[in-house]
Amino acid sequence: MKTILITGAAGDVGTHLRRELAGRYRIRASDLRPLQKVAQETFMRADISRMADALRITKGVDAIVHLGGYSVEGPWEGILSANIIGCYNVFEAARRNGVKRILFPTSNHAVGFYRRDQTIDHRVYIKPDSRYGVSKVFGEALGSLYADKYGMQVYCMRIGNVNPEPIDKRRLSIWFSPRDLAQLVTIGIEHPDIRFEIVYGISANKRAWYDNANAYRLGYRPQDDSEVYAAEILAKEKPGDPTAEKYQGGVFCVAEEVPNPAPLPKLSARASRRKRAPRRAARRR
Ligand code: 15L
Repeated sequence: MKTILITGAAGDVGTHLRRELAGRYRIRASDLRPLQKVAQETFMRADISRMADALRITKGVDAIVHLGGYSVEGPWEGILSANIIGCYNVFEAARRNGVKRILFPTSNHAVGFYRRDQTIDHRVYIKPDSRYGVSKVFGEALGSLYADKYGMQVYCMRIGNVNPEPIDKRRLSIWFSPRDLAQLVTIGIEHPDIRFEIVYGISANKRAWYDNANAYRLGYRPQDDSEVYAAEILAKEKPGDPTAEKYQGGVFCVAEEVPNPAPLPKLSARASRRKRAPRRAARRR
């Protein structure tokens, strides 16, 4: 059985994925946050913005699903540390530890400034809609470098919105059900001919903005379609900002911050004191 490292395992996507993959792989779950374990998995707490942590968690695994990072638009410092430095550390640590295969969940926000009346495939030039989107483009570029220069096998999934059900009109086009997520990830782990690939992480949505031919070529056969929820969702939808409505990235195209759907849990008073003054706290211990 293959050992798979999932970074950012405590987040929404990580939680769905671990539940779906339980029993199929030996899962090593990693996160900065504490985590509720699923079945037999092991947990390694790590801060991927530190190379030593990245080296520790990537040792001895067959593949990495690198979900860890800042998952929405927000302050540059957070994105820089988690999605630029952290992403670099995971790729570089994988290379040093001889791990060949990395699945990188990039985002629809790498191409969010395409209009909603356009259909795009995996070959379009990038059009990020946010600092967050730019950080995902960085990860795709880093993946391309590590594939070409170091022979790594990199599978980039431009993920829409993973949820048991679509939550609004925009998400009807980019909805990604947990079981379709598991199928696309399994292809990324198992397919024998991955060098560098970009696929879209969405279900078989009738309203999709993507031509997902590359995923289909690799064997993806999604089972869900958001259309069954469409009437109910459209009846509740209120008109939004006209720019957000025009582009695929929605509110990411206009907002400086987007609420995090899976925020970090509040630190206890003691832990946050330790976070503010790590050296002094360390001496005291
Ligand atoms: C993303 O890339 C985010 O990680 C996720 O939290 C959602 O906001 C999603 O995009 C979306 O576009 O709905």
